[in-house]
Amino acid sequence: MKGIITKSTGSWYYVKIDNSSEIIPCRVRGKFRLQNYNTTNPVAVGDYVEIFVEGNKKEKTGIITNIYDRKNAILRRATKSGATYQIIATNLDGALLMITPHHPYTPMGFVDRFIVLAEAYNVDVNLIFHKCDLYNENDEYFNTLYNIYNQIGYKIFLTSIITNNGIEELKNYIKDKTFLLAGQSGVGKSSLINKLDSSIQIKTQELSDKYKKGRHTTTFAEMHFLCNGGDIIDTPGIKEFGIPKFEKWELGHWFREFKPFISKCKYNNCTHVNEPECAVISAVESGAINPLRYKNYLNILLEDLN
Ligand SMILES: Nc1nc2c(ncn2[C@@H]2O[C@H](COP(=O)(O)OP(=O)(O)OP(=O)(O)O)[C@@H](O)[C@H]2O)c(=O)[nH]1
Ligand SMILES: [Mg+2]
Ligand SMILES: [Zn+2]
Repeated sequence: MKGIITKSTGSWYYVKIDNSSEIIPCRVRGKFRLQNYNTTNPVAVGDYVEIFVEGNKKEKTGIITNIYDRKNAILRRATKSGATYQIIATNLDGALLMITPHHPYTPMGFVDRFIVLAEAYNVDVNLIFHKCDLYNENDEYFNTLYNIYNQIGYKIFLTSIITNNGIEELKNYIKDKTFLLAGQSGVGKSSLINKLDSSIQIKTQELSDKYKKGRHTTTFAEMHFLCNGGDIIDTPGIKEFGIPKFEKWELGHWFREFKPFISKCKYNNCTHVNEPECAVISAVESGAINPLRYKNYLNILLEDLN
């Protein structure tokens, strides 16, 4: 039987059978673990798999016997400097990164790290400024972030489960596609999914605990099927994304607005730090590239790719 992985807890993979709503907990054969020795998980949410069903009718379980080829996958380093990777999700049409300027504060460094990750794996990334009932255009930090990413050309949604702002627009955007929903703990990922489809009731953080950090209400990534079409993968609030070990010169390519300048740098493998005749540095100096973005570029380069 063929199905899609909707959730994994480490030892069990939950597989939704094609053309059915049945979900069967499955295990993975050892050989897949060996084949993917540098990842902590051999299969992930979004993978299409073939399963062999065991157990009795009441308590069906299965074994994953085959993994179908992936369209794409987003991985992160399991630890900041380690050599092992965790597959976050596969077969995505895009990613939605949820940002709250406040409650909780989302640092711009976090936003840029996730964008790099998605761009590097060729997954289209869109931004959601959520809890927009809590701020307006007079908010300085919101304005700074909004203007930077809007100017670069990222698609931006402004949403709130209190005022319903942006909810219909987002529903239409997700229709018939599969999206990963990412963002820090407490930004409201699970709450938003509950709002997109009232038949879904994911556990969310208690209102009284609203602004406490690091609670991690959602503990495993899980795919949810929306009633009017489209799937969305809820994820636990990841504090830091360990960026995979790319070559240094590659990083600039994941900053979209650097691209027109990169080809004008004197050296092919320019890392845009202190090389002579670097067109990216000139663009930062002339204001064509935002200095905050460039600062985050340098941080990632020095912290993750050294
Ligand atoms: N004011 C306001 N609060 C919201 C909104 N959306 C969610 N919240 C609140 O934000 C808190 C956190 O929501 P969750 O949905 O649990 O956050 P999460 O991103 O899933 O968190 P983790 O599962 O820990 O990663 C809850 O108290 C929600 O009620 C919103 O649009 N406006
Ligand atoms: Mg959650
Ligand atoms: Zn350069």
